[in-house]
Amino acid sequence: MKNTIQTAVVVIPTYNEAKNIGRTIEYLATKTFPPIKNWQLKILVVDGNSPDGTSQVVKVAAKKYKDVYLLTETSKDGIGAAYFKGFKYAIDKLGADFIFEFDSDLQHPPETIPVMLSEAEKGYDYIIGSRKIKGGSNPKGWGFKRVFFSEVGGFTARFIMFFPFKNFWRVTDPTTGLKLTRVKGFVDQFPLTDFKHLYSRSFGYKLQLLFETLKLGAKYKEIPLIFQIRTQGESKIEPQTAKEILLVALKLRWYDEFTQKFLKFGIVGGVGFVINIVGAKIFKNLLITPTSNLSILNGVANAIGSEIAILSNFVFNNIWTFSKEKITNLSQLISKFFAFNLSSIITGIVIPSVVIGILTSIFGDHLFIFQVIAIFGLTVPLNWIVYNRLIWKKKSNP
Ligand SMILES: Nc1nc2c(ncn2[C@@H]2O[C@H](COP(=O)(O)OP(=O)(O)OP(=O)(O)O)[C@@H](O)[C@H]2O)c(=O)[nH]1
Ligand SMILES: [Mg+2]
Repeated sequence: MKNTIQTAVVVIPTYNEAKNIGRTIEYLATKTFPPIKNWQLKILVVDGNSPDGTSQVVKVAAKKYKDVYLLTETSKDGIGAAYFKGFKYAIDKLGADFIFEFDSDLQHPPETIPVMLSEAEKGYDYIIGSRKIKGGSNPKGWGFKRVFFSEVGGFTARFIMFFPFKNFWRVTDPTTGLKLTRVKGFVDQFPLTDFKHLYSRSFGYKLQLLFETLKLGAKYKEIPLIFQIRTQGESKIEPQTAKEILLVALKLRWYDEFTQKFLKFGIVGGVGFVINIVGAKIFKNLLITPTSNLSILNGVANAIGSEIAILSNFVFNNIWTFSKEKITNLSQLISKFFAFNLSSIITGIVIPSVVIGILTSIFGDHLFIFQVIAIFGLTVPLNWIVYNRLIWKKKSNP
């Protein structure tokens, strides 16, 4: 792709930014864009029908500089909604290959634009301006409250969304507003007109875009962002922004397919455990006679209870937890059930028993503690891995 000229659209949402937008456009058009030769660069301002004449300023600038566009909303609808409308316009009308999210108030240094474009040229899909990596920072002039919300809120959001998986370690600044995203395969995958799908029309959109772009498998790169202080106009950050950001993070994690699957897997496993205990008790009562050998009877009763639990786990995981990967073909059902049985014995009995034996020889007789460690530290994660990787392996998309 290096030889063909690609189009990058800098989308700038504005609300009452008459004092800022003129100099921002001028700076980009006269200082930032001219040295960039291998990209076609366009500016799209999405104005929330600002009463302060922002759109007038943009119209004047559009006459003076080429490739400056204005999309006017009917009213202030939130920064997230403005970006989504802008993305759609940039794709449909401006032929965008890449899209920048960029603020109007020059808090995002324009010098990051060529840096981000060069990362895109290297093949990255998603380039994120981070205030938290080396070379990046928040404004020195921010008061304690703003710093606190940015640091603690950002970290909490990141923790809620990604811990303990790889994105947690790699995405350092989840609430940053400076991004460059590839359209094909990413921005064009978002339901850009379906605002019902958006957890927030306001600042929480940042988390949702980040979460979903990463889920789409974007190859991403963070570059340092020295976030500047706002010098003109008023902040649109409201007191409820922090709360809203956290709520969006919680919703993203909770409704994520992975979380939902894991919860169902846990419920099915818990029910299976109860079935095992209750089943063993019922069969013991059914089979017991005055002459029963109790050790054999207990063993047999437990084996029957376990097998019923295994069957229940298999059935409910198949129709509920892994409904998307459901096995329906009879011969597959039989072979997978056989594999499921075998793995249940290995992960549920053999491995924990050996580990409990070893732990006992090292630390002495603490059976209950060792059982808890073995079940939650070994059986649960091992089953989760076996179910996902072997029994209900995701059908790969063609
Ligand atoms: N169209 C539109 N733009 C908005 C809306 N809310 C914020 N913006 C714009 O989005 C950009 C970011 O908002 P800011 O208030 O600067 O937020 P911030 O940069 O995180 O915070 P500050 O440091 O306080 O400026 C600015 O260009 C705003 O004008 C909105 O509801 N609609
Ligand atoms: Mg700002």
